[in-house]
Amino acid sequence: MIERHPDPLTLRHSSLTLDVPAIMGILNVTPDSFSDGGRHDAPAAALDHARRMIAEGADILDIGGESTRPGAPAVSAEEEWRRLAPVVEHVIALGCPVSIDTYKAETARRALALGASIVNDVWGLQRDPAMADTVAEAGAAVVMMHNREAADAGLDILADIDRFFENSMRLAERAGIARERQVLDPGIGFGKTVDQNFQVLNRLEELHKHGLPLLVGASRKRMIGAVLGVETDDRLYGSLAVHTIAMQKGAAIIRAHDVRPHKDAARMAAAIFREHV
Ligand code: HH2
Repeated sequence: MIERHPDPLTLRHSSLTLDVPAIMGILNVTPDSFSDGGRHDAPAAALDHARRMIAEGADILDIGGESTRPGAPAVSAEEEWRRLAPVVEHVIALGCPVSIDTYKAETARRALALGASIVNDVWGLQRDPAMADTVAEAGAAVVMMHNREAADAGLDILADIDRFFENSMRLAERAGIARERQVLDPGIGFGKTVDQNFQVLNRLEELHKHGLPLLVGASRKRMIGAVLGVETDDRLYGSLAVHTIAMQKGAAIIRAHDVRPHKDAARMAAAIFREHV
């Protein structure tokens, strides 16, 4: 029996039940994200898109101001905040829990001050030494994602992920972030060969040994294009297939661009898990 995590994730002023896999809708306010770059970087368009994702059933909105796609230029904290500032407060006011996709403590601190609930750190608290304390002081939840500077085809990627997660969890514990506020993410598409992404997904259940909810984000990513030979805009069916398998293997949160189809898939998966409508 695959371990599922019915325990809710504790946010700052609320909690998120995970008995039905939660859908984290992606809101990139970047000019250059790999699939939706430039589409929602005008504040009004971003807000419209956020409203639409909430109407479609998003459980969390994940706002990012810096593209992490391979080769994307790094942006300063100032530039990141210049993009996020006109959007974050208004999106938070919509009432859906907001996560801030950043590895910079300064950006996280500013978003948390406006009421963000979760910090989504694609470097698992390991890039900015001030990040763990920033999360702890705000009483926020944290997504700790595995990452590497470069892929290494000769690496045992599952063992590397285990080591990375242990470091991240140590940093979280040292800062005083409660276990109920921690989520792990193997980081599909980050510092991995395409085949290593498939290996991680095929063996996802092994990551339950860390005892924390798992987030998976494969939406429209290159591994889907590699199999299907289709461009980013045409990767919804491939994304749904990957994410449905991840849910079957116990993923508690799915990060996706297309909320409605993923919400339907999560509700169907949950009905099967509980063997009841
Ligand atoms: N993937 C991306 C960004 N942030 N965060 C988590 N926790 N897990 C992920 O898999 C993940 C993430 C990359 O996707 P996207 O935001 O669509 O593109 P970009 O980084 O180009 O903005």
